[in-house]
Amino acid sequence: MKRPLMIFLAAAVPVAAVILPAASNAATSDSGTTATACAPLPLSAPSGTTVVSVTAETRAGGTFTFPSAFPPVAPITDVPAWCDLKVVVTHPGVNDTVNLRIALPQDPINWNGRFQATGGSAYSAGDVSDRSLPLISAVKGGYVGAATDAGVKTSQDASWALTADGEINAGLLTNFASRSVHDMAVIGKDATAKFYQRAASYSYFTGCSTGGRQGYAEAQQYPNDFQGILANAPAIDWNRFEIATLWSQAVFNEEKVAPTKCELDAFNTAAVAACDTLDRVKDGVIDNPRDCAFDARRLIGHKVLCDGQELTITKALAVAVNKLWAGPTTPSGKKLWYGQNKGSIFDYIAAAGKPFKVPELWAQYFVTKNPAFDATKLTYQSFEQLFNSATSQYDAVIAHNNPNLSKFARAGGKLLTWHGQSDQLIPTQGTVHYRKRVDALFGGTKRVDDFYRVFLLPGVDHCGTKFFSTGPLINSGADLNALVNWVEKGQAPNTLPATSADGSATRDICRYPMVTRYTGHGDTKSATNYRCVTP
Ligand SMILES: [Ca+2]
Repeated sequence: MKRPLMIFLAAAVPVAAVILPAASNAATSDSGTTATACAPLPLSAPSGTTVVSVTAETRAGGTFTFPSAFPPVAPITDVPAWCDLKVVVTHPGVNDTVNLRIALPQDPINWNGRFQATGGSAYSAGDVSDRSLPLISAVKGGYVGAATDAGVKTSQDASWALTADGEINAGLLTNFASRSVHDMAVIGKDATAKFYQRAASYSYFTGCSTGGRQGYAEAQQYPNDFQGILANAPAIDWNRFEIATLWSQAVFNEEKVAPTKCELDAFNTAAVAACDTLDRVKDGVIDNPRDCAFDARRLIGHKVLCDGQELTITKALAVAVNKLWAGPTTPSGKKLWYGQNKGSIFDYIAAAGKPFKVPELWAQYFVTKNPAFDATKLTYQSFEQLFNSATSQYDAVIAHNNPNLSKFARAGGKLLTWHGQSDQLIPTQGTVHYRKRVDALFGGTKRVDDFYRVFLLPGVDHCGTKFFSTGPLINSGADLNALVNWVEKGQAPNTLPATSADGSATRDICRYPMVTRYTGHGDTKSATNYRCVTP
């Protein structure tokens, strides 16, 4: 069954806050005699941002369910009461209305002394709804939580991009790209300090996908906003990977194929069968997909049973699949960006005649400014034009690929990222590419490891859901926990603990550029039988 589009775009990260224990420096209640009133606070905003209104309402704690969440989310219980600040800001000249929400544990005894800003997904900058999972998770974890909508619409609507006369709304684009998170950091920290009469001891940002991109934007552009940034499956190099996810449409047109999902699945099944044991463990996961040299042409002539019909894999389809794995190129063969790794599903970004919605909207509303632009008609030549047009118009505002993190590093900031090797929407190699550029700028991985660590998760899908991940997922909250220990105790994480979706296998995932390798002895499902090695 086709899953709703939203699945991959829902950030799984904020739930992480749930299991984090209260900090030792937690604020203490003074027998309730100094209980802070939940009332509108006069808040300071950055230059160029005007606070329009602040309203405050006490929200009762208790148990919260998220019936519309996909992937499904377990109820969050024992959430303490919080003060719900709704803040509206605008940017003079932009004529925008930006909604922020700041959730402050009402009783200071339930506050861990930390501030956590949260990110968004696809075209959403964050969840400011009444039942915001990131905010409720943050409060449950003892944090002050914050979210912003950047003044733009929902995650699958980019119509805000164009003004009435068809021009790009540069102000809203700047909001979505970076300004809204900086506003949230400044306003959220100010609200925290005024509410508790004490500044937050530490400030964090958490997000995945678009949220991951927002985290990198902060590290690059506002290096003093957060001490810790958890930015997973980051949508950096936005122009490149977004347009790259339309590559399939050009390939299918030019190679004259229209494969079904069933046929495409056959290629991944074959690749996994061929490369599974390169990592010494037969578990249905290619730990290091770049090691897998499987050629799609090996399936030419094979029969595949799809909906009761026997189909024969053609040479044209095999050539097309190799091109999907290799990633987009110019007509003359120059590499433009990365493809998805072998073993990651082709659903969504390689559906014949059905472009993935997020890049389709980017091409329509931003790159071509033509909402009727039809990505299904792309050719190799027009693909290159679209790619170049996207980068030349928008890299400066939304690529967030500047490797110079020196200000962030000097400020003592820590940037932690994990990215699934089976990410079907954002090629994992894009994150590796960025990390290598940072390494080159700083003169080696060791220096960068002081402030920026990347973990590549074998067999894990976009933002780590149970639905398409075949490898172990980071234990709930372990990533944020690791970041907090790094920031506050100087304990830099070498591994992140992970567990398979069915709970049967554990693995401590080693940090890039090391890989997690089976020792060759003992239970392959036990983390104790793996070591970090340099490949
Ligand atoms: Ca394996």
